[in-house]
Parts: sequence; structure tokens; C-alpha cells
Amino acid sequence: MKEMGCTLIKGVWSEEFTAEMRDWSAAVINNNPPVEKHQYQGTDIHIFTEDRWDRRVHLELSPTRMPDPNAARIIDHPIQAQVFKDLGFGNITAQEWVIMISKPPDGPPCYWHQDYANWNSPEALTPWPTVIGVGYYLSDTSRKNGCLRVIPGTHHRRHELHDLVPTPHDPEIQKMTDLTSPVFSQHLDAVDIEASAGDMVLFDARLLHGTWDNISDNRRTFLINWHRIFQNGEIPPWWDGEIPEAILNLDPLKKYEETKTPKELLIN
Ligand SMILES: O=C(O)CCC(=O)C(=O)O
Ligand SMILES: [Fe+2]
Repeated sequence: MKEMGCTLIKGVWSEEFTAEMRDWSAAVINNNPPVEKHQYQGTDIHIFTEDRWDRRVHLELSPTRMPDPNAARIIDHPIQAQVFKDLGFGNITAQEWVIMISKPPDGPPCYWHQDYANWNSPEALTPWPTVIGVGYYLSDTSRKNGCLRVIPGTHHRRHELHDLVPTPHDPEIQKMTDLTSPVFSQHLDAVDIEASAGDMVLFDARLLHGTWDNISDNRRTFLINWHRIFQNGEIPPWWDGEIPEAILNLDPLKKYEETKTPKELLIN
């Protein structure tokens, strides 16, 4: 996780729990099939915890935004909590919704991107993760059905793809049609992350990642939930490596305007 920017923990969800989530998500997705706007993801369905839904201000019930008790069951899953503890994650805040990303048969690849939004802050330089994606595939994944692929180390180091990819999730990138663009390329530095159903896939939000296309006959569904750990310059108690000057001097009260574009902060 520290060096590559991602890791896989086998069998965190039981077969029963995974099957239950697969049946539930299939029903939700059948009601809200993939749309053109999210063609590279497949679906973009947000399932909120009931607590979070009760505190909503602007959220409106729709086929892609809804509360469900399963969100809390996923976010508070006891074995997940144990894994976080074992990995030494501290000061954890979970995002209170789960995102259902389902790539249909014949779904295109997802473009290279990263999901970090705090690149203006010195926090972008932490050698440890501060924003992590935690997800579970509901079927075994491989290149054939659109598995995840990553460029290891790019959560810390600049890579040529950083200059080739537009801002993630902007309308510009969603409207791209040229699948031969470097944004979708089979890069030599890329590594496939093949997961079995129910494995926990953990990745640093700063890591460049994408997916293969789904050339199988079945949908490939991913349930992801984001967590913040070690916020505001908090140093993990187990950290024994160097600490960048910018982190030591970080003002925990200072707010930075969000940007998804990594700038000079990435270590070259
Ligand atoms: O669909 C996937 O496998 C990956 C989705 C993704 O990039 C993400 O959830 O951040
Ligand atoms: Fe992503």
C-alpha cells in the first residue's frame, strides 16, 4: 500500500455476504441500467447510509441516489474494521455512501485517472495514505471482464500519463470517443489487479488507475467506499521513515481549494 499505492486482502467478505450483495446490487442495477454519461464507469449509483440520508440537505431520492441499510453493513463490516486495525489505519472517517460501479458486457475500459482532490495541500505529499478507496468486486475479475489496472508508485511519483490525461470525471473526459488514445492505453508500467469476489481492494486515491473493458457476457460490479485516515497532517504512530518538511510544517487549520490536477507537489 505504501510503495505500490494499492493492495489486495483476500476473502474479507464471506461467500454468503458477497452473494447477498450481488443479488441486491443486481436488483438495483436492473432498475437503473448503465447510461451513456457514465459509459466508462458503467453505472454511478450512490447508496447512502440511513443516518446520512436523514441528514440530507439537497439530496433527492432518484434511481441512482437512495438510502439502504446495506450501505452501513458494508461500511461497518466487522472484518473490514479488523483489517483496518491490523494495517495500522488511524483517525478514520468513512464517507457515508457506497458507490455501485457496474460495467455491463461490452462496457468500454475506464480511462487512466486518479481520485485525489487535495493536490493544493501539502497533505498530497504524505508518504502514507490519507484518502483510500476500499472496494469489493462481486465476481472474480480478470482482463476479460474489465479488472482494475494500476500504475504502481504513481501516488508519489510523476508519470508521463499524468500529462496525457484530462481532469478525471470532467465532461471532457466522459465525452471522449477515441479508445486508442493514451488515456486508455495498455501502458508497459501497468499492472492488472485480479481480484476474487469478496476480496478487499485497497488503493490510495492518488494512484493512477483504470480498468480493462468487459468482453465477457456478465456484468462486473464493484462496490466502493472512500475513507479518510490520518487527516490534517497527523503522522501515523508507526511511521519510522522520513517526513517531508511540508508535512512537518503543515497548518492543520488551513484550507486549500480542491483540485484534481496534481501539480508540482508530486515528487519527480
Ligand atoms: O470500476 C472499477 O473497477 C474502478 C472504478 C474506479 O476507478 C474507482 O472506483 O475509483
Ligand atoms: Fe477511480
